[in-house]
Amino acid sequence: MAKKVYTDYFFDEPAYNTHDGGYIPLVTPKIDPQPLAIPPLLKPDRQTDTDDYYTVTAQESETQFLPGKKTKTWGYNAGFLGQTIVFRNGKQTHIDLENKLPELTTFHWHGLNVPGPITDGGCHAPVYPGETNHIDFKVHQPAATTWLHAHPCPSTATQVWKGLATMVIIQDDVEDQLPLPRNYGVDDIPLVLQDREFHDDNQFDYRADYDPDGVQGHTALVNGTVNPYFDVTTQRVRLRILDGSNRREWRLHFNDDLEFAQVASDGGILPAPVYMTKVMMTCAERDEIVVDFGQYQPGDEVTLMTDDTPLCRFRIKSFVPDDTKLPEHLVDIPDETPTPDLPVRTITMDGMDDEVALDGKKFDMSRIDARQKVGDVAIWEIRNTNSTENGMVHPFHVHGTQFRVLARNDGPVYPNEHGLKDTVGVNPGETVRIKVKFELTGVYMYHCHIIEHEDGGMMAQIESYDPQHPQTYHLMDMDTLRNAFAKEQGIKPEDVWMPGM
Ligand SMILES: [Cu+2]
Repeated sequence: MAKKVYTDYFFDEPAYNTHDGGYIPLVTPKIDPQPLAIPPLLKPDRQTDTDDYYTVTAQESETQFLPGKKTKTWGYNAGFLGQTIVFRNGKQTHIDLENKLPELTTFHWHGLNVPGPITDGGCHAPVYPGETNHIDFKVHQPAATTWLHAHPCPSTATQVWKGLATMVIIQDDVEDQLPLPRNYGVDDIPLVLQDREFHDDNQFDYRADYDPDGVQGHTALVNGTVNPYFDVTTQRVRLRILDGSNRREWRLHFNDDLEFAQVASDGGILPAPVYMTKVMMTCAERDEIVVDFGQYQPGDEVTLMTDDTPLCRFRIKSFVPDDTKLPEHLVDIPDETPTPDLPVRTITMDGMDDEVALDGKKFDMSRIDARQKVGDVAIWEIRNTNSTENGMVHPFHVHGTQFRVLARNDGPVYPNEHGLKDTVGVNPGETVRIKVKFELTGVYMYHCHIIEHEDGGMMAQIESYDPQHPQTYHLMDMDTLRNAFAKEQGIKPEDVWMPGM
């Protein structure tokens, strides 16, 4: 069978963020190309055959992005972003969450099937300045590229903007056997895509840049590097790409339309490679692609672009020829039958700007909006009620689970949506049907992942419950968080700036 190669971005072109009135175009930086920063792997404090122990520290620092003054930044065990964390399926994992910041934060494991709402690390699990919380969980999901980010509503967007985001790689025995590059930093490369605005003295100023539809900047950062290059020393390179930006969509392609293969989405390896020359990513999505540089000679350069802006230059060095071919089939993905007689859960993502809402309501962290029995396989229909004339793509994310995408407006899903997902971009006027199962009990948030939209209230929460073991949850409330922020900032609670609220 002839190999199909996709050459379009799948999403509805009129809804691209470039059409947004507040769109901030990327500008190609005037500084010389810098070597791409490869975040170091976080060293475990201790490791046995069955257990891993880590300390994740949120800290303040300064980072040299541009010539001149360093930028004040936050990071996880690092100045900006963080060290890459590696988990192994089946292992008991123990983590100290240390907060050395001047304000409260939370540690949200985006894409991990862990108990909510505390281990999951959403708004209910603040770690106060100078304090350390501890979580334990068993990793119970396939190999995937996931991530850790701050999630203290409604300050998620500011904290991620300052740098609180890092990649979390899950490994397992199945992925180990596949012919994929996996030499971290050599041919298995994280690419965290973000954009920032640099103000006087190269500083971030989130408040000055604030836009309720999502904050953007003119400068692209890849792993925190401005204008990066990467030296290619192997024929095949695996890129683990994360859209870690607050609002920006990325429309990725190589300058010469080099073909590549997508082999994984948010929740793990795809059933089969998807060959493409272009791919669009919405906020929080992860795509793993394998790029074969076999057609180039040492000295050549091929550039990963987003629209017309260069993102990362791949400089070809000499490498040993590699004739490894990707198999036509990669992994089997469970496709469970929906639980009989369950009503379809309908969810709407509404509005733009300050008017954003979910099911017509603003988020309330002390309100549980929905319930689903643990283990049930339920159909959810997510509708983006924005106008098809001037609406936005809203990336819909559910905590604590990996779902299957079943249909877009009753039609087929995009070719790269046949794997596990935790975030799916929904076009204006579109209904996306997904199949959701929670394997653990808990309270889990679901929301738009344009971070200013979630902070602004396009968010709700669902309890996954076990009728045999009813639980009550001590949920966080806005006043407690507002009072804590006020105390940390030395101001009155009513003077705390809470964008979007
Ligand atoms: Cu949104």
